[in-house]
Amino acid sequence: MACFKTQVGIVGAGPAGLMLSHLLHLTGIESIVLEARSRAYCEERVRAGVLEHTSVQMLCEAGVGERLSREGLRHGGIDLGVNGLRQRISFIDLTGKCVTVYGQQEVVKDLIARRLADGGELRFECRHVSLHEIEGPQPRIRMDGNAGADEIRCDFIAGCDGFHGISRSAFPPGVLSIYEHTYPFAWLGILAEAPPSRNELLYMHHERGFALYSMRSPRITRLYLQCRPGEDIDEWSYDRIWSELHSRLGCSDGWRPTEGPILQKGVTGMRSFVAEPLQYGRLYLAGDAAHIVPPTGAKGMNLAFADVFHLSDAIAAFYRRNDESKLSTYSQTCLRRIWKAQRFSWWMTALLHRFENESGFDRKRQLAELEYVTTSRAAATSLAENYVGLPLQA
Ligand code: RFL
Ligand code: PHB
Repeated sequence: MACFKTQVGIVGAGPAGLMLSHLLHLTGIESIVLEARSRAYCEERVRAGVLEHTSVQMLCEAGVGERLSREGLRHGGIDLGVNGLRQRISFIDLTGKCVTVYGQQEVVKDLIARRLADGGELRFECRHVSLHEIEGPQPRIRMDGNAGADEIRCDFIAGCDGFHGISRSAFPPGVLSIYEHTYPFAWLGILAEAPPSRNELLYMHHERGFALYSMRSPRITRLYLQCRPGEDIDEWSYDRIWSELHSRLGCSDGWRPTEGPILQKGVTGMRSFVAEPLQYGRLYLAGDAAHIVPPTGAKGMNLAFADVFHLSDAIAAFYRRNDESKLSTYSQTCLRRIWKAQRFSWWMTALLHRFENESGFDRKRQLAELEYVTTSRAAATSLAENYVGLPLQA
């Protein structure tokens, strides 16, 4: 078995792992990133699309926002609709800030290119990654790579390997408290080759179920439909998908989504999940490895960036000043923001979806809340400040 040494061993080359590796590099700290999938797979995986004001600022300040600033679509608000009647919520008016629509896979491409240009070590297609001696001062990562088995000794391990990764399960039994909530619906998402026919996102509450109109670029739209959790995607033909999108998204002023060839389709389950604490010994969790939000609030990738911002800062304080205080409060610091994002994502989800078997009381209350959010400046401001992103220290 070949042995290597680095300061921080990072499991996972998603937004969290790549950004952490880059932020550490900026402060002169070495890392090795170990990823189970191929580079092409990581760069093509279509997921998140909305970057908070705070995440954009972080990427730009870290010197990886050049293409994002050029190609990202800046949105000063969203439309929120109920059965075809929509109301704009202006983030600019209410908060002075906006969000940027820029695909997660583009962020990942930019970060991979930058790490490689800076001489960073990214190892793709690692098999059987396992973590050892996380309680001691020299934890180790073992894995099988293309050239055989390797062991990496590090000072710290960052578990950035997403919800299905191995890092969370390396915590000894009984250490983690799990908080979770599953929703009685899922999202059927498509990527379509059709120029966006509106400038901003449209979140529509409809009798037939929630629908979302989003986009990726001046050529590509991204659309979602509320569906059943176990929905069989093969039952959704091109015609059925577009007909349902027209029924739910069509507006009373005649606006309809523009159709185009469907490039990808898939069903995504919805859950809220938090594992606490985010640290045990020298192992630190960040991003989806520690928490999942339903996509309605567009918070997942943004929370991953906030975690690694704090983690890189805490690791830098350790090497620079032998100061462990930020490492010891890392979990608490992140959890404050994580729970606010959980609350917001749950609230947006409950506001916008149809719930089977809901009582008449719940239905009336939901419609009253939709009317309140779209007509009260105070309520709309609360939505806007959460959507554009709370300050990093919040
Ligand atoms: P990732 O992106 O899942 O990356 C984890 C990486 O770890 C690798 N891995 C392993 N590597 C080595 N060994 C192992 N044993 C490993 N196991 C796993 C994986 O291959 C992967 O490369 O986690 P990270 O970095 O924490 O980033 C989180 C985000 O990806 C996620 O929160 C967002 O995509 C969520 N999300 C959204 N977030 C937003 O901020 N805005 C949005 O608009 C938004 N929309 C969405 C979304 C997620 C969606 N899906 C598909 C879940 C829309 C959808 C439909
Ligand atoms: C997306 O474009 O994929 C997207 C946008 C907003 C959301 C979720 C997903 O709330």
